[in-house]
Amino acid sequence: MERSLVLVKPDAMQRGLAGVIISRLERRGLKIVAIKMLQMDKALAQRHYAIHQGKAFFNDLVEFITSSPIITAVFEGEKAVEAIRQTMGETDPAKASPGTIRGDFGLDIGHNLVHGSDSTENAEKEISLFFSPEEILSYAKEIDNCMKDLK
Ligand code: IDP
Ligand code: MG
Repeated sequence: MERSLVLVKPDAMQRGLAGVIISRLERRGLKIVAIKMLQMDKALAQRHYAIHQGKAFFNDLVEFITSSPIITAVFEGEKAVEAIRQTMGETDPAKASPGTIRGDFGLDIGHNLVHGSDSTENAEKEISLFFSPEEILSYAKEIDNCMKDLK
């Protein structure tokens, strides 16, 4: 089963959109297997966004993501990475489709509400930055059995 890291970014926390964002991902059929609230420090932000080091927006991104507490969660499900990216919408909210989180609630690329890993490989790396293996829980849901029968 695939896992992905989600961050409810500072703008979403400030705007009271954490519940809506988590709810949309849950309603998609994804299972929360780890969740916590924290404020990222500069070192963690630089590691999480290491791929963007050197880009014009990097310093602003680090400053922004460390500016307020966030919620970080691991979601699990079939094709979780792709499903979350699709539910989030395009990076630039101005280009994101209506019905996506960014398309419905955002306007500005620097404040696009949510992070989701972009590949299974990066998901595993990102998850390990925020969670120890013991913090990621494994549990069954009755619905899992029902859905299995439908395949
Ligand atoms: P993603 O969050 O959709 O995966 P990335 O390209 O990985 O998008 O960029 C990471 C974050 O950096 C974006 O979510 C956005 O907040 C910010 N960002 C990306 N491109 C720009 C830009 O051109 N200007 C300002 N911020 C940007
Ligand atoms: Mg990305």
